[in-house]
Amino acid sequence: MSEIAQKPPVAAIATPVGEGGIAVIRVSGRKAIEKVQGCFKGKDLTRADSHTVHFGKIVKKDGRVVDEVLATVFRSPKSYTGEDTVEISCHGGVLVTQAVLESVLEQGIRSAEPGEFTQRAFLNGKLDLDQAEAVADLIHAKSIKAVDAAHQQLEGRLGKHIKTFRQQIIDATAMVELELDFIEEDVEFANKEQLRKLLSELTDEIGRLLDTYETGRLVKDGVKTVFIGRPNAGKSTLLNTLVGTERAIVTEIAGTTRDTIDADWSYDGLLFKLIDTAGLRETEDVIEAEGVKRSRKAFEQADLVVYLKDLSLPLNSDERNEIAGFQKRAAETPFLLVGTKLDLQYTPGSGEDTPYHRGSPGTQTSETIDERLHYDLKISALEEQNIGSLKKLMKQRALENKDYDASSLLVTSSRHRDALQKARENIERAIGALDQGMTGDFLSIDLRAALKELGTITGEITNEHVLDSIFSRFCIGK
Ligand SMILES: Nc1nc2c(ncn2[C@@H]2O[C@H](COP(=O)(O)OP(=O)(O)OP(=O)(O)O)[C@@H](O)[C@H]2O)c(=O)[nH]1
Ligand SMILES: [Mg+2]
Repeated sequence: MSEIAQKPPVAAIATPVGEGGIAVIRVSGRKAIEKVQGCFKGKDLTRADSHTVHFGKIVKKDGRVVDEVLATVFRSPKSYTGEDTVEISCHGGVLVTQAVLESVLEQGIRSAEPGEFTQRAFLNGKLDLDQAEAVADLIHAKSIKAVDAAHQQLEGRLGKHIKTFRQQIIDATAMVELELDFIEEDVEFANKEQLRKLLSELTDEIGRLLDTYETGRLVKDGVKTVFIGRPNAGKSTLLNTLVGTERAIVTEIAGTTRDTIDADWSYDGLLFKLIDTAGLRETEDVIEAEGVKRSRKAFEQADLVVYLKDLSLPLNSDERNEIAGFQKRAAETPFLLVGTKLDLQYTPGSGEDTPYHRGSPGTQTSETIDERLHYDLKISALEEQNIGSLKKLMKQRALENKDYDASSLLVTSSRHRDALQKARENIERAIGALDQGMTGDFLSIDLRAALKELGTITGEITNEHVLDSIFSRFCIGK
């Protein structure tokens, strides 16, 4: 690696705020080691080899000892940022850590901005931009599958694909521009067919990568799962059963849940963002009506809709219509029809005391309708019947038709998806131009535009605005 132009040093606490065994203060930049030496009593760090650890004391300018620490020295270019770096491990108290940082700042070092260390790593060529983004994804990951996806990206697998695509476009552009050079001599594309094949294979490959985005998004952000159904169907009870706490209020009064309630829940490595909603019904109650409005809004944005139908009551016509509506839209929004309160399941004609009579008589329809419904599963949240099967089914339905295994490379960022889409459009335009027999300069413009779009993913082409928005997602100290 060529020599790195180091920036003025910055420092930050790299560990979370709070009490812990140890905390780490990271210092990186030009003369970082010399500056830390100014507040370090112990071995002369300025003479220490790279990747060595040294015991010592941090002292304030007034001579007060702040803490006993271990200082790890990394010399440029072999550090995370590529710059000279010192990581100071101190005792993990909030005030001690702050005092160590202050002692370092007294040496003429400024506080780092969020993500500034990673930004420097990117600018110094230690990471591609997509890898830098993967660092943030890894830190924010809320499920094991999200961790896996971030690792794939951090290892540079996405970047490798993008670089291959770019090389193919560069080759194509060379073919086109070769023709341009000879335009006076009226040279036709010698390899028009070959060029066309290359470009259409490229759009296919980009398309395949783009197809992973839907899964990538679910894996990274979680599966937005909405529990919907009539009041009292057992939506809140199910939410509580899955998350294992009394997150939502449950009572026997229909209309208990008024507002949507969110809870994160992970199953088999996949994050679900569960949303409990107000039971659907016509109501005079202003608050409940607003809740019902929110319920409808929630399922419009859902990745998975779970409709809960109380099995202790016969089906009424509103429910039937709602269910039919969801089933119709199941191709766009995966849907599960789940019967609840299996322990109380209503059986027609089983006597006066059957729960049949507990429903609101006005909306009841023929009991035979219920029998025609095809349930994906019947459960009892109260008695924990079939809850395990429900969990499996939720995951299966959420990822249905989405080929996914842990080693799949997934596009997880909308920024990457947008760039891939634009690149593909430009290549398609080039193919169109080729088919219409346009001259090479037209093709060349489209191909260069595609090249530029792909370059924004890995950061070969970027601007300050994009960088700022990416790195502001980071915590301070990363
Ligand atoms: N027997 C039985 N009762 C249940 C089951 N699940 C829920 N219940 C009861 O049904 C009643 C309503 O449950 P909730 O979970 O509050 O129903 P909900 O769908 O959230 O109702 P709203 O918030 O009013 O829309 C409560 O008394 C629960 O204890 C079950 O599996 N079996
Ligand atoms: Mg509820």
